Amino acid sequence: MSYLIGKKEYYNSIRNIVFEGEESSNMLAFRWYDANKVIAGRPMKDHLRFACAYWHSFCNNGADPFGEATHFYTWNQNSDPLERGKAKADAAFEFFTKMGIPFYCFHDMDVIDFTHDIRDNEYRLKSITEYLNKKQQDSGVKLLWGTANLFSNKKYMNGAATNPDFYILTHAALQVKAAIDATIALDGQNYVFWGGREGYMSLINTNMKREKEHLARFLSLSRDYARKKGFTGTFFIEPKPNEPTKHQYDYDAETVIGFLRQYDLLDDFKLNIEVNHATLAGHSFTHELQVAADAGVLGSIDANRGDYQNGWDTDQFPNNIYEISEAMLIILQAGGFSTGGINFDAKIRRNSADQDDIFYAHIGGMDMFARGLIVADNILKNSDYKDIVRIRYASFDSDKGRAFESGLVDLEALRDIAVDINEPELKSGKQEYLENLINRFI
Ligand code: XUL
Ligand code: CO
Repeated sequence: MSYLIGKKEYYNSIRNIVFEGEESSNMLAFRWYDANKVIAGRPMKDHLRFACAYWHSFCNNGADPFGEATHFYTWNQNSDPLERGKAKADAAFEFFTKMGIPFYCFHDMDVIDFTHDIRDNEYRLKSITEYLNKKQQDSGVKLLWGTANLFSNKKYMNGAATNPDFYILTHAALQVKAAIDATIALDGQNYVFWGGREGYMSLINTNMKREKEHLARFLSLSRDYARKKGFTGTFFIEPKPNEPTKHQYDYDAETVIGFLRQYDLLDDFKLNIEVNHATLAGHSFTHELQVAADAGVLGSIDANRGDYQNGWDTDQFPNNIYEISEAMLIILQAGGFSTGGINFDAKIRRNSADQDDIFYAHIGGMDMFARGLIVADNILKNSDYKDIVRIRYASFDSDKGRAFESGLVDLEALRDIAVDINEPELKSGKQEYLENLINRFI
């Protein structure tokens, strides 16, 4: 079946997607994403560092708890697992290249099918890694991050690194070691830990303290191994509050930052903030971004959106320009991404069953982030946005306010200042003005 490899065009009805500008009515073109256009001193492609998620775009078959597969991939037809993996890689790299997406991300078992034979899985991953390396060389597409799927296999039903059974933890270690090896071999820029089943279904049978300590030890050992093998990239933790477990230990950004600080992991680990995880935690995406940025650990983002009526992780493609502009304001002010980027952890709907649907999905997402970048840059350069926020805090910039910030006044001194001032003036927060400002620049 080698005729499938490198010769077949999978998305044969689609040409390369190019920038045509705002006036274009071509739905298979970018209206905002102009890869080499310089914004705030950097080409758009370097600001945004877009990545495609292997699992959603080339593995997800559309099946849900109520119904069978609706997406059928011709690259899955080969009976040999390595040939199947190679054909999938051919399709994936054809897609990345046609879209002009510079990075991709994967879980170990996305790139080649796994079995229940763990040594065979190690061998399979190593074999497909060689092929992926060749595809990277040929296309120039790079690996943003790799990870291990520690949640699908039935053995992880009680957790992976937090499993009450030590021997399951060793299986997780085997998988993480192999996924780190693959990430290093592919010159991956980051390695992700999303705590798929690291949490509990019920507290009644759970020793939470021990499980969290095990998780910390597991992360430290993984870090030590990767560093020993020469990995210089960043480790990311991806917070999520629930789903699939009732309570996930990496609940939200504040929780993870506290955990990383407690176990002395802040030098190596940053956060990968996902939109739909933020909203599941009862926060906004911008809240999670700001928390991470303020702690100096904003590493990367998983871009998607939830559904205002549904309370689960729907992983839809992002399309809300207002929310994305607000997010880009935070990302730009935090100095942008270094090793991280924008990974579309998003899937087309089950009933989006045409070959071109995956293209519209990514075009829309890339265009919205490009437009959000332009809007945010404009707001920062051409409006009084920064001044308004700065002036709100101006009373701390001089005199007694500054002395307070520097720790030079005590509580009694504060009391005396209050008596001197007597009734303070009311100062507007200017919320509606600022909300309108964002709309003005959109
Ligand atoms: C699950 C999720 C994962 C991680 C990688 O909600 O976001 O796909 O991004 O394991
Ligand atoms: Co994600």
